[in-house]
Amino acid sequence: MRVAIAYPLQMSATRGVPLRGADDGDAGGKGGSGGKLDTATITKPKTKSKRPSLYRVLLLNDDYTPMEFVVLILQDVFNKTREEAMQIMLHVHNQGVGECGVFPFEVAETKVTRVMDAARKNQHPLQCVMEKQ
Ligand code: TYC
Repeated sequence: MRVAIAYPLQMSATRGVPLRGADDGDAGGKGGSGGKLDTATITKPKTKSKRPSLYRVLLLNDDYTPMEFVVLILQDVFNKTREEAMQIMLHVHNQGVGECGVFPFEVAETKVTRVMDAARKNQHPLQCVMEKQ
């Protein structure tokens, strides 16, 4: 957002240096145009911080991926303790799907890729997906 602020000449933002607009029609004149306001446009650099959208990373159940492999993935990629990893793995095993964590888009994407790469490399059908929260 741009904010335009009009200053009287005496209050110019540049402190005492008369502001000269591009078209103030007073070129060469001796300062001051009889109380006429001079204007300046100040563009305030706005550091508008947007909260990143968050994505849930989910593991899907299948009949073939070994439970131990899923537990190791949860520890390694999602930094879960062995106990947390076991709980999540069993939840996915019993319910069909479970959340591994919630992250900004690029972090979520990287984690999904790490899981899918590890699964492919070990020839397991494990599936990991992300969804906007
Ligand atoms: N259902 C798998 C088995 O019985 C274990 C498993 C758990 C697989 C979680 C995937 O996301 C998964 N070996």
